[in-house]
Amino acid sequence: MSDKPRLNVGLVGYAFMGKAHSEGWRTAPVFFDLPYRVGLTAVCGRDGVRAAQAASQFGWASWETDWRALIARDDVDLIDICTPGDSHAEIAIAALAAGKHVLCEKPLANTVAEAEAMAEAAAEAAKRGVYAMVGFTNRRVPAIALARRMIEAGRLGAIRQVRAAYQQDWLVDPGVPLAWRLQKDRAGSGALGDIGAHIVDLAQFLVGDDLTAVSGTVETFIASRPLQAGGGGLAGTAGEGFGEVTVDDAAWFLGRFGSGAMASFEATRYATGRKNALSIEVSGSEGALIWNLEELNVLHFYDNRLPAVEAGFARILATEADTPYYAAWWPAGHTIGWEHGFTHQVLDLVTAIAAGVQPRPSFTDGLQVQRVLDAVERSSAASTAWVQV
Ligand code: SOE
Repeated sequence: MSDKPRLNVGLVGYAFMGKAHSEGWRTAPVFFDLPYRVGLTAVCGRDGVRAAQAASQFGWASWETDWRALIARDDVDLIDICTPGDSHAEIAIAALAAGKHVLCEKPLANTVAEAEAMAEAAAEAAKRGVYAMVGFTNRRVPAIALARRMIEAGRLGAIRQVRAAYQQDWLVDPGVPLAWRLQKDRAGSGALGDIGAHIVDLAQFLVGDDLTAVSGTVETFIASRPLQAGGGGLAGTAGEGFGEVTVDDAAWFLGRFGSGAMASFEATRYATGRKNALSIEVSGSEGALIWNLEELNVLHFYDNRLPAVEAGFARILATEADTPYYAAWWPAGHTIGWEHGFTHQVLDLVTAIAAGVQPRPSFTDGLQVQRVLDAVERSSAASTAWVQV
């Protein structure tokens, strides 16, 4: 029998992210030697029938219909928040106050004020050995972790530019119903926070520097949509009547890092034909890196130190034994998937908790992203954003 201490988890939310996080909690103990025996104690959702079904399907030992009851359980040590952004602050702050570690999906919150309160609560809790992390899982793709290691080792030299785009097309059809991601009171913003948050965090993580200024614009292409019948994922089924879209459909913005490096960002749900195309390119004085989530095992590297006649973007298959995270999976070339980032997220979170160190990205990292998103919205609202030709 293992002499490892237990770490019992309570999951709030069982839709797309609840399903992905459940996979992470189930597989991390199988593929990594965790410092805890992880227990999938309970999944929580307002609909008891669906919560019971999620418990059975995703492997949770019990279920709750009130997150307050979940937090009150003494057989739960960590609360994993996979709900829409309008409940992140309330649940996370209550869980931390109750001495529970917290993993919270991105973006951290719907407003800077909420994110500040969460970061403050997390800083206080950390003094008590209770830790919080925000779920930017793209940091934990082996190719991205390798890219970060290469940049830290100076392989790109001085970073000058970052180009990042997160392009999806699930809203091109005006018949797609008004899901919670399209309502400001639920989601805080649209493409800007939902997928723009990913590229802001990834750019800052890879460069190792914070954005200090932005200039941008947001746009809503379809102002009203059919109301959604029932619950369910990204695009549900249309119900009766129409409702107003109260968030952005797309966001474009420029950014400047503290180091002076420049960046361009595009987050859109109207890039027809693009399904989940997060692409990022980092350009430095000595080289460049390109990565795309739709080919997530591959990293393209240009070594500017080579003679020009020999130089070109090398296609690195990030599946070697000493590629971050990869040794736990398969021999070189067998590749892994998008869901493995959630397994690596569990590994890094529980490893940090056991070591008594702050997991990254922290709520303070999440607050920085929230400040960038807010600055983009303020820039877009300013009348000087566009100059007539
Ligand atoms: C929808 O745009 C979505 O599910 C995001 O909410 C996730 O964060 C992203 O990983 C995939 O796309």
